[in-house]
Amino acid sequence: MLSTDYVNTIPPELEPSFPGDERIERRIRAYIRWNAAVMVHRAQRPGVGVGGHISTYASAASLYEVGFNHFFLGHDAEGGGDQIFFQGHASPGIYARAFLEGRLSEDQLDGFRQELSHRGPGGGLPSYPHPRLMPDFWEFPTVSMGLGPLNAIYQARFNRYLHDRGIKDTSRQRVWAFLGDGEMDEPESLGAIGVAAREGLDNLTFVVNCNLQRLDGPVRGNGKIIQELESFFRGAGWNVIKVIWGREWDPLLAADTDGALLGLMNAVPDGDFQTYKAESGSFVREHFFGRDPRTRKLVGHLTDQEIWGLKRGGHDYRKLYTAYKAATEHTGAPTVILAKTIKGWTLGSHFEGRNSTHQMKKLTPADLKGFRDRLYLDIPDSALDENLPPYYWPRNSIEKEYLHERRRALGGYLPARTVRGTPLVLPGDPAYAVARRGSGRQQVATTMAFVRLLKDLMKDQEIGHRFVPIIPDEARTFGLDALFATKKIYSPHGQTYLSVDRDQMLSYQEDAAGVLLHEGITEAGSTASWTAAGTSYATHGEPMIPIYVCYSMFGFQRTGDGLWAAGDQMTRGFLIGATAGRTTLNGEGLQHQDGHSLRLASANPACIAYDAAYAFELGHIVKDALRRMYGHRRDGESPDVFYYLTVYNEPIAQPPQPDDVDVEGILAGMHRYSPASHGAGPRAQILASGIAVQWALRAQQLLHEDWGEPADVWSVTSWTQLRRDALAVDEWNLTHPGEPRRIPYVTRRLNQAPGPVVAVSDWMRAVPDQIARFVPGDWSSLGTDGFGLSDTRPALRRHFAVDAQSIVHRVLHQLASRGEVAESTPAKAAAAYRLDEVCRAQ
Ligand SMILES: Cc1ncc(C[n+]2csc(CCOP(=O)(O)OP(=O)(O)O)c2C)c(N)n1
Ligand SMILES: [Mg+2]
Repeated sequence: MLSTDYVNTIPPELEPSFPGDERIERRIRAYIRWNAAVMVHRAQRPGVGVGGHISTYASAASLYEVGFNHFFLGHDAEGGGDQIFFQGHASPGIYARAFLEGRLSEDQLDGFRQELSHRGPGGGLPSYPHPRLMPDFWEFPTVSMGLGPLNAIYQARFNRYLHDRGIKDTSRQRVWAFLGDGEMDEPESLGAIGVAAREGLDNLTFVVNCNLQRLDGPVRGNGKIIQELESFFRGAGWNVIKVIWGREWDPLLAADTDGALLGLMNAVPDGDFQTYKAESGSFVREHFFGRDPRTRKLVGHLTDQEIWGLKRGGHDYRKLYTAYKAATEHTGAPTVILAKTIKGWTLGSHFEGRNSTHQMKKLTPADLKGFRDRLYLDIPDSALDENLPPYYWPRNSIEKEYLHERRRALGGYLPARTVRGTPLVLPGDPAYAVARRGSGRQQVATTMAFVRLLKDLMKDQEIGHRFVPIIPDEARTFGLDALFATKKIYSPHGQTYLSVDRDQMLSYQEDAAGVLLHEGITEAGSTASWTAAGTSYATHGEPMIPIYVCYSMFGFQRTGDGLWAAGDQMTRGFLIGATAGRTTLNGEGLQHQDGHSLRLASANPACIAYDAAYAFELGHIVKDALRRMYGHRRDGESPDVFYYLTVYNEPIAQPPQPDDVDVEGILAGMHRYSPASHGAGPRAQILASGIAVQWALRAQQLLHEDWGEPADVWSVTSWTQLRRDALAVDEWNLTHPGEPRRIPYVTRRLNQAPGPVVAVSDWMRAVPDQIARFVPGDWSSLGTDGFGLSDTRPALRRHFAVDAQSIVHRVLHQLASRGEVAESTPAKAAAAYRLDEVCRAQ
């Protein structure tokens, strides 16, 4: 593997002079270190005991402080300021700094991890960076390891995109990501570093806190994580800066003329380096320098104490300043700073370098005293209460003034999240004409219907330029290739080659100001891109409307955690689950046929999912979604949602919008699309969604023609929204005794509808079953539970018993059990339709 010697990348002679006051900044660090640890410690007080992390921030304090005092640009800085991904469980240090800045009170610190019970909801502080829970503070959720590095790369890339499209000048904005060395084992952490290099993202800096430990023990006991990471990043084309040794080592390395010390540094594995720092100076003399007589001699003039005082680079403020400065000045490639630190540093021998340090949340009275002395804080012994040691906040000190002055000079306090901007002027009805008018004799799948609508919306004078289609390959599958030539694919390099299909209408065109984000085959990257674009309303004050079109099977299932974080970050936009359904994507089989993404989507509280059957439904849904997320929202509505729309690839005749279209029903989750039109009124209700509405309509016809049983057919546009409404009503009724009871929407709609209810969809039964208990009368559902298989649509539908004949069978069965048809009728139907013969399915 490609790595350089185990020493600092920037030699001492190239270090710039340090512009700050090192003594004052050391004092500031001491206060923050103390308060961070005390905050977590106090959160373990009797009756609370809510956990937290002390050792991570203790290892990273200098990494952050050099940034806060000299580099991180606040939102008021000219050019818009920096965007910082803080390591999730280093949050105590970030809160402790905000406390010193006067942005958080002592009482708020005492509410750490008690978001409900400390002074009521909102009175406490969330455990980790969660924008949704602390929306004016945290900008980026990071605590799911691996998502921070991935999202940071795509954030930096999106910043470039905004710039290159002329939407916002982001040339002076930098993205910083603070990461753990253990975290780098996540595939997402390293999986996109090639993207950052390829796109030349010199607006991006990774700082990896290499404390050599993760939660359980060493990251690479037998190896060297810094060297390993150097190889990966260097190989990918990054600028790598290692900050391994503190300044105390400089004279030793200068005196190491025969390279013996260097050889030792290169050879010793991380496990040993960790152990040294959990031991003592004499141990280091013996077990490190003592390995070679030449190095033993090299430190012969140093006392054990002086050997103990040879620091790691990540705790040397000047070495870090040097690295950060070089990173911000480097052009053409992103930079990673690999800083070697000690986990639990300054917390004393029970914490430093111990394998258990990650989980330790309390200091013993002796630890507290030692820690105080180490930081030179004038807190009397008598104040060091076992449960509630005091916070330290010197009022009107020069340190405090210095700290404020630095943040003023750098453009304001961080982290901070701001949402500016006014509602967008949204397109009116004419923009949706294509969805309303149907497809005439042409057969059009809902995927194509959506793309047609999108094309029209992208022409809108006001907001057309705000749409950001995102695709992980497969554009041709979804019909999005129609946008290649007109909107072009974003590439910072433009198109430097002669395109093979340049003469064709739908040629593949790359452009430096392209609109489409064609990510290549990375759903994880696409999700990250979508998150960056969908939070632009906050991070840049420029609302963008991302439309990420994925294979529905590779959305929630593949990148569910990214979508969870997107919900936390309050991403607004559209996720389009194309090729939806377990039987509609015929032929593809077990891996591709999606019969459960709607189930997964229902678990994400930020996600509003619709399973439309027709283009006109999609039109109303999209229009309302744009209104809610980007326009004028109604009372009680949160705009901080995203829409998951499942669309199918089966061409059908799109009907024109009915004259008496029930828009309220479409948006609420169900409308009666086809009432029973014959004879004495309906005797059963068929609830269907998406493509299954086609089967339900055919079943309605068969029921009437073959069995004389009229039925209503409903198009259920959102099972999840119906359920959410019902749960909310249920809750309201519980908490408002004595007031007139409210009735859930689904119950209201079906209250007067006679007969049993049979629900059917191309999804597993648990999807429609969400509403079962709110449906009056007999409930039964059909669905595609189980793995998919490769076959034709009819065969698959017969196999899963969701086709029209199977629906008829089920309706008759329900009617028979109510005594409304003869007991033998269902069996007769099964025989007549030869339901057990898959080959006969049409
Ligand atoms: C995806 C995921 N898996 C597991 C965890 C639990 N976890 C929290 S911190 C941690 C160890 C982190 O080690 P490292 O990245 O080296 O950070 P350090 O605390 O050493 O700076 C783990 C496993 C998590 N937060 N996210
Ligand atoms: Mg670590």
